[in-house]
Amino acid sequence: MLRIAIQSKGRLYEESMALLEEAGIKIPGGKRTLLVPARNFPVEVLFLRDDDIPESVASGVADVGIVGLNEVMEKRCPVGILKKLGFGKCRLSLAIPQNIDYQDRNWFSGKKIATSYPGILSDYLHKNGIVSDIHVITGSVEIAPGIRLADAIFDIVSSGSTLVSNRLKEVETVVESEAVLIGTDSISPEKRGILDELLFRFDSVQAADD
Ligand code: PRT
Ligand code: ZN
Repeated sequence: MLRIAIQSKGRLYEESMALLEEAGIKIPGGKRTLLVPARNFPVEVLFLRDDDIPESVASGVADVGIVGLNEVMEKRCPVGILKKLGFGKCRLSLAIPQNIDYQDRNWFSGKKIATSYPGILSDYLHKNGIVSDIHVITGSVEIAPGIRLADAIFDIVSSGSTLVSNRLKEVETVVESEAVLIGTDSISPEKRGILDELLFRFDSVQAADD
């Protein structure tokens, strides 16, 4: 049985379930438990918070997982990207108050940046030789500049409307993200066979959607 970790609720839940269903894998509804075996395929689904998915795959608690690339990069877990899944698209960007006259990213030197993604942000700043003060907050990062908790933010952007309603503007896009299937090399030959069939079915679903 191949164990696949997906988000238990949230932005990736619906489309992760839809992908499995379109691949012909029937997950019984009704009473939702943490671990649910499929009815017609040797797969069981482990429902987790997205933050826990990279680690669950790296440690072997799950064999594969569906999670945002942003989470995989932030957690720095030793997992591989097996497939890009084409949903949950967003970007991780730096944003600053709209009224600021912005020239280039050196503006961020010496500034305080609020984020829930300190790992990705510090890599980016380091690579560009910029030293800033990273302030980690979880949730409602976009209000930080308005309450003078930070000069700027580094956060997920999709439509951009959250930035606009907080009078912020996106000035640097750092990472383009989408949902990905992750896994490791340490998988048994039996599970490898199931995974190959699963990947084949995901390919067919994507080809049909194109
Ligand atoms: O409970 P759990 O920990 O599992 O979930 P979570 O609350 O941490 O994550 P969740 O469900 O919000 O997001 C899961 C994943 O969806 C993220 O890790 C991204 O890979 C992806 N994703 C895609 C997004 C968005 N789009 C998105 N727009 N995640 C968050 N947002 C936020 C964004 O930060 C902004 O505040 O949605 C808000 C609206 O965005 P705009 O730009 O459309 O206004
Ligand atoms: Zn989360």
